[in-house]
This record gives sequence, C-alpha cells and structure tokens, in this order.
Amino acid sequence: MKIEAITLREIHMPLVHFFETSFGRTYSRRILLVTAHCEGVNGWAESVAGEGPLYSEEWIEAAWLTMRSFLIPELVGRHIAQAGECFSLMAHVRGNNMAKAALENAIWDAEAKQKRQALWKLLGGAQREIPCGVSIGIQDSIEQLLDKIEIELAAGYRRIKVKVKPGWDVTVLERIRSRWPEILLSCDANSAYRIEETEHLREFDRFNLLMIEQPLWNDDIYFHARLQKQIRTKICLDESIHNARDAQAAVELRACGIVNIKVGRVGGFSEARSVHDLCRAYNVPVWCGGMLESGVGRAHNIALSTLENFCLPGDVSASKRYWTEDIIEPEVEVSRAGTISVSDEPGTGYRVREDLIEKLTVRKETLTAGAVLQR
Ligand code: OSB
Ligand code: MG
Repeated sequence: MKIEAITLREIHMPLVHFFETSFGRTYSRRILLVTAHCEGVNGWAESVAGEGPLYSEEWIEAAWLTMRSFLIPELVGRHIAQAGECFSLMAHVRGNNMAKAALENAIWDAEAKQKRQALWKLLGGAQREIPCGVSIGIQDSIEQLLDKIEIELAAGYRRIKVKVKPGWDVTVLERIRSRWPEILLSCDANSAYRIEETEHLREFDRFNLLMIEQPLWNDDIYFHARLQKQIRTKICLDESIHNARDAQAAVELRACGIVNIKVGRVGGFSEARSVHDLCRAYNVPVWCGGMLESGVGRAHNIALSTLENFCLPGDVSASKRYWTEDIIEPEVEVSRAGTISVSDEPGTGYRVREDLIEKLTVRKETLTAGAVLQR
C-alpha cells in the first residue's frame, strides 16, 4: 500500500458541557484530524493532543508542526505492507506520541478499508460488545455532580469515574457513596497529589473504589509504588505509561494494579497492543481511556477496546455526551445495558462526515512525497 499524501486539518467543536479536571476546564475542543490518502482509500484518525500542554507536554500546535516537519516526510511516498511498520519509521523522533499515533492510526484505518476488513478484527480484537463507563468532571457543586451521576446510571453506564483534586475529594466521594453504596466507582486525580499527602489519600480507602487513577506526578512510577504499599485502593496509571516498557516497570514495581491505555498517549495501535499484551501476561487488567475525542478518535477507541484484556469498562461513551452533532455516522450509541456493539463493516464501521468536517475546518494542509524533511 502506497502512502500518497497526508492531510492535516484542525476543526473546532464546542463541548455540550464543560469538562474540568485538576489541571483545568475545557469548553471547546480544537481537534487535529489526519487523513492518509492511500491508493484510492482514505484512512482517518484524530490526534488527542489537547489545547495546551496540560495533560501532557503535547498540544495541538506542537503536534501539527512535529507531524509536518519530521513525521509525515518519513511516511509519504512509501510503500508499506502493514500499518504497524509506521511505528519504526517514526521511532527516531523522541516522544510526540499523540502526533505519531494519529499518523499510524490513519494508516491502520486505510489498511482496514483497503482489505475490506473491520479494523477491530485487523487489530486482533475478540469482544463484540464493549462495557462502557463515564468520566465526570469537577462541577460547580456536589449537587450538580450527583445529578449527573444519576443521569449516567439511568442511561446504563457500568462504572462512574469522578475527577478529584485537593478540596474536591473526600467530601464528594462520601456524598456519592452514601447515595449509591454499591456502584462501580473510581476517581481520577490527574496528578493532583504529592507523596506527602499519603495519609489523606488513605482516607479514600473507605469508599471501596475500583481504583484511584494517577494520584501523583505525571512522570512518576517509583512514588506510586511507595504509595500503593500504603493504601488499599488499587492505583491505576494513566499519564505515567508511554509504552510497554513503562508498563512493565510499573507492574514489576507494583506501582499499579490496573493500567489505563490511551492509544494517543502510547503512540498508536501497535504500541497500545504491546501494552495490552504485556499487562495480560502479568494478569493486570486494562481499560481504554478517553480524551474527549470526536467520533473519529472515539471509533478507534472502540476498536481497541475489543482486545481480550480490556476487561474493565472504559471511558468510551456515547457521542451525545460530548457533541450536539458528531462528525461520524451513525453516532456512537450505548445500549441500556451500558455497552457498545461493534460493527462488522470494513474500517471502523462509522462513516466520516466529510461535508460537516469541511464546515468545521479552520485550517488544512496536504503533504505529498515532495515534503521536505527537516534535520
Ligand atoms: O485523565 O482520563 C483522563 C480527559 C482529558 C484529559 C485527560 C482525561 C480525560 C478524561 C475524559 O477523563 C474521558 C472522556 O473522554 O470521557
Ligand atoms: Mg486519567
């Protein structure tokens, strides 16, 4: 398959409701979409780099420039047998996993379409129904949060995750648990605490949480291992895991008992699969994280979630929780049982609405084999 050209584009999409984490509040997304043009088929993917370098060092402007100056020139004009080859073609560039992932994943999508095969099958998926959870941001009041949880539980979601930070944690969890003693509940701190706060974090143990996600520094594994020895609640790592080697270090050090896999954070489907396989070998459950994706990225998260060891509900939820109108058709829907059924159609099973995307586009650039490589 020849990679003839790659198009980058930025679209703007306002969120239905703001999303607040310990690092800030997002009202509207700037989304970077990638199209890989390969011999008559177009593969699509989304870079999950955020509006600013807050969740990680990566952000949309940097991802765009890294792609156009260093990554795309390695890909365009090449003939490849499998999308997975992109990983090694881009490996000399350090980090920038969200930029790499968008490129590799667009080519996976193209390969699936060219082979007229479902992407999830091409990835080696085994589950036809994936269990879904929701991630609920910090609200203006606890009452608002409780209302939101009630709505999501009524919709059928199987796990509620709430964002926490100092000042929005124990009291919030207390109120949730007194109203719903039995639900599958977890929390995500996005690195808001320090090891000196171990005593405080130990208070979370009484809420019978499925996990506490990324309590400490975004780049840490060692202190999470120290913390895990001091608390009963299982730690789940998100920000700290960039590849299978990180996952192995974390698991062997017992820094976590669960791993969140985000395909963007680990640099694409190839490495996401490696992290998945590593965790399965160590009997560590994984689940698929979310980054407020449009339908394009969401469809890829669904495909990834079909792999065997994705055994906990992911942050993969319905389009309508985020967007008044999504850029795929059909939109992602979640059943009353809290699951998404996976389609057998070629590619993701969701059609990309290019007409709508065109209207949302604020900039666009196509790079072909003539693209100049910067050194
Ligand atoms: O830590 O999982 C996270 C959103 C943006 C950045 C980081 C995170 C999140 C979420 C949202 O929790 C998950 C979703 O897409 O619903
Ligand atoms: Mg997280």
